[in-house]
Amino acid sequence: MRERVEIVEGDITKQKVDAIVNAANKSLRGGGGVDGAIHRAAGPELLEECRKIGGCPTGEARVTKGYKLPAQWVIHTVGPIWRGGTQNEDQLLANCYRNSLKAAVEIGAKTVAFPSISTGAYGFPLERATKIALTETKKFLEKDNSIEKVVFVCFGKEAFETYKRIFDQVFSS
Ligand code: AR6
Repeated sequence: MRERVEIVEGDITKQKVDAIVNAANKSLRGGGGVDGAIHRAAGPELLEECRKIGGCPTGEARVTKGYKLPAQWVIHTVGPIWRGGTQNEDQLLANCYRNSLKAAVEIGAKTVAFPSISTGAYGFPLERATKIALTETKKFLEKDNSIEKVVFVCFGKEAFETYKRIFDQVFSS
């Protein structure tokens, strides 16, 4: 199981994987953060396709092509906005990881890269979000044999150190 998960520090738009996951918003019309970076790197056709899809509820995922990205696919998921932890945020964030991995299986993606969903503009505490990301991924990989590699792309040293530490906890058993 451990060898199917990789933690790297870097920019998700540069990842040479079959699918990258976007931390989008419900409108799917682009935005700042990782969403902005993905749209800039993919080119305007990505927004065109997103417009046709129309939107995406929190916790769900929608697939588009990757256009100018090295990745063939973009899986857009909408993380919860942190409101103190009483509005089902944990469950909704877990749904993002589960539904994105499910979408990856459906399109036949063998390698998938994730950003740290909801931990930027949406304010989800990093450590808590990391536990959810890694626990949900482990659960999924235990039941799935088609995904070969899940890459967690950390933007900056703090996220990278946090992911590595929590990875050792979650994947020790
Ligand atoms: N590669 C990897 N990770 C990145 C990159 C990148 N190029 N750029 C930023 N991050 P955020 P959210 C990290 O704010 O919290 C958008 O406007 C960043 O350091 O992108 O889910 C959407 O349209 C952070 O750890 O997403 C929504 O409106 C993580 O990506 C809203 O922000 C997520 O930060 C979604 O907020």
